[in-house]
Amino acid sequence: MLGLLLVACTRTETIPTGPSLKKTFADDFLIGTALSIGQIEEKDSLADALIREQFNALTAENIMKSMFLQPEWGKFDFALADKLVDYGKKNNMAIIGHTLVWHSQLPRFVYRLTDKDSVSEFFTNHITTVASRYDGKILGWDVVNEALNEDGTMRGSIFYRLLGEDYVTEAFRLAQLAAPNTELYYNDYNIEQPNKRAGAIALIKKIKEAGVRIDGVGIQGHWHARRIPLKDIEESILEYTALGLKVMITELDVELLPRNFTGADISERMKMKDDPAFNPYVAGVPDSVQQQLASDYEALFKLFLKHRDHITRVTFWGVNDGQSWLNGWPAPGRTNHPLLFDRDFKPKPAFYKVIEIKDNLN
Ligand code: 9MR
Repeated sequence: MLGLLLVACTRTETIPTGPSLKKTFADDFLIGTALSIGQIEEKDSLADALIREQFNALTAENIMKSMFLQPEWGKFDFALADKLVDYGKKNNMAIIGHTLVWHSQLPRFVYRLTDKDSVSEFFTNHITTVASRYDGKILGWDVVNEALNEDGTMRGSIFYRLLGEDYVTEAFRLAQLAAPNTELYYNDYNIEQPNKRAGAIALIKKIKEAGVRIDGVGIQGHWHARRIPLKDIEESILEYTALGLKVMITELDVELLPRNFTGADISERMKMKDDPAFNPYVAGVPDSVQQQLASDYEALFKLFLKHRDHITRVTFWGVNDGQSWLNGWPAPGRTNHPLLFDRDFKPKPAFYKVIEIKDNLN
């Protein structure tokens, strides 16, 4: 079906025209992607054309993290974030702020803070300044990112250690005050897994019991081919919905390369091995593996559609395979293929499979 037609774009590039994810799922949920700096600066016309054609929600892959927005104490740099917000406005796309509070990618000066008052000052000032600037201009904020350990206990981040366990509720309270017109989310990986999910539910209940607003939960969705935890994902969608929250899949990718743990904790690494089995798809992905990826994405999107009343957005973590963080993590220098568009921005079999699900329903 749906043959790919290549037509000349007004610029010198060719862009694929044909099925569009955002059009196909327009009645179901937003379809998002994460943009790199170059993409926000519209440096690559091919990427730009694909973004406009396929997506209606944008997350900055990096530039709205605190190390970029506040590189020096009290000095903010909003240039790229403003550009992203303008890009979204120009193209009628929702912008998701990622992220106000995260233990990683902090400004360098924060790692040197050792007393509660200074951390508290940074925490309050950062959330208030950044959230108020974009209130009414963006759809939502990942207010707190990755506050939990795999067993559901609180991660011993600088915020937890110096501000105490209520820091998550406090972050939402500050965000609510600064951004009354912006949705507020808790975002984490593996929170579909039972133990971590229980920790997330306890955290969400605590926020709500304090009378503080939380609108949604982001299940990141860094999953592995052949091992998509569909049952856990479905249970999670239902349990988070039962708390009155919107559910979002916020950083979707399906990894093809071998690794010996799950999740997305960037402090975990794997040693490079001088063994082709460790990096098997440098020259491309065999058809059987493309089909595996397609059937994993098919199962996921069938599940998302089943719960379309509860899921408000599905965001892929990157526009094409070449951009994916999974080329450099958990081991550097590998060639990964986790997304729906290949390194040349061409739709893969998984893309057509996802589109077909809707075609077959209609
Ligand atoms: O994709 C991001 C990559 O470019 C950065 O180097 C990395 C640094 O930690 O962060 C990546 O994005 C992460 C996201 O912000 C939070 N969840 C896990 C993502 C993958 O590490």
